[in-house]
Amino acid sequence: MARRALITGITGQDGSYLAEHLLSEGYEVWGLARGQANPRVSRMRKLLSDVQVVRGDLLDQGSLISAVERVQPDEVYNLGAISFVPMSWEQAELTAEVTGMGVLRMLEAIRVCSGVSRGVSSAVGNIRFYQASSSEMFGQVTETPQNESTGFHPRSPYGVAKAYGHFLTQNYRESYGMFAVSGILFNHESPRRGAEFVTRKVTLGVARIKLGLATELRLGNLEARRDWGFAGDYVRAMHLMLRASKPEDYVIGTGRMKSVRELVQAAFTAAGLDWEQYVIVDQALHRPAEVDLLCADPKKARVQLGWEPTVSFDDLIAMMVESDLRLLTDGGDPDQDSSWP
Ligand code: NAP
Ligand code: G4F
Repeated sequence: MARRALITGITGQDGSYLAEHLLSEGYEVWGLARGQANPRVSRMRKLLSDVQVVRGDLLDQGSLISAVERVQPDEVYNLGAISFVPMSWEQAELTAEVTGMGVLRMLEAIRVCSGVSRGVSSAVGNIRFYQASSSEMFGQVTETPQNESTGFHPRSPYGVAKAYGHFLTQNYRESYGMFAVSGILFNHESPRRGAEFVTRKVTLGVARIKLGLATELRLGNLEARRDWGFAGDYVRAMHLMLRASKPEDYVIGTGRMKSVRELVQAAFTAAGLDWEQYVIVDQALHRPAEVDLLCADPKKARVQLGWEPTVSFDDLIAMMVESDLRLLTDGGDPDQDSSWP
């Protein structure tokens, strides 16, 4: 019988790539979707017609219990979150509820559906759980590159909420013997990345300028450095973690760091443009507390899971610029979630 997976965050970037990957591996895939008329659900359905949808919300414990009871999953991937770091200052409490407490609610749904009493140590059923942890937990880094033992110093309410979910996942593993793991993923991007994140903001900006639809691109801190990889590579790592023989946490990234300035250069160059003529630095886009640099040491994943990234930084940015040029040329509107390549 096919393995069954339940994915929260199915309408997001990673949810779509993970669903595609699991379907190609022969899984029956269910996505948890919230809201009564969520336009992102229809976008997802257009791309992934084989995914079955179950209604639920990370803010609603009962809905998660019902979803687990209905789907009877072998694997649960908790990708749902408020994931845009600046929003976490504007709506810190909501971020704590969705990105942090949502993890508790999902773990509790699995515990309850597996019939294990609260606070009693025993093995929880067979459901394997993946938590989408983040390199934002490292925040103001204590060493470079960062690995599974590097300490956390989160710099945003988002990073703090992710740290809570991360430790809770470890705690349920230790308390209840659950197969519960965290992937500490560094930034990963794609043509399906939300338009608010810097890579996509830049590639959409470049496409608009190239097509004469805009004359400038306003950005914040150009000196921040990140380890950017391709989302399609990173969802394979999530699956490998849940199929491993032992539940362990892994750092996933490329091990290479680039600045936002280098990202901008790469994107404008891919379209044959000179970035210095178009980019304006806007202080209003700087963050209250910045994460200056993030760089992964993915050795454990390479050695134990056999995981390797396949797409280089330059190829990733070129892929995104090309995709946005095509999208805008075809009359697509990324702000309306109208299309997804
Ligand atoms: P994304 O595109 O922003 O997707 C977020 C998903 O969370 C959406 O499907 C959204 O659904 C869902 N969601 C929001 N609030 C919810 C709620 N109350 N209940 C249920 N679902 C809710 O994020 P992503 O880039 O795919 O990232 C996936 C996960 O990995 C996130 O947890 C993110 O924090 C984490 N992560 C991402 C990266 C990265 O670089 N991409 C790196 C490390 C960790 P709606 O459509 O209903 O809004
Ligand atoms: O693309 P970003 O918004 O991603 P950020 O904050 O690194 O977070 C992403 O990666 C995390 C993993 O490390 C995830 F957990 C999280 O969910 C999300 O997917 O910003 C990247 C950098 C920052 O330093 C920011 O200050 O780009 C800088 N930046 C400069 N100008 C900008 C802009 N970021 C955005 N979004 N918009 C700008 O105009």
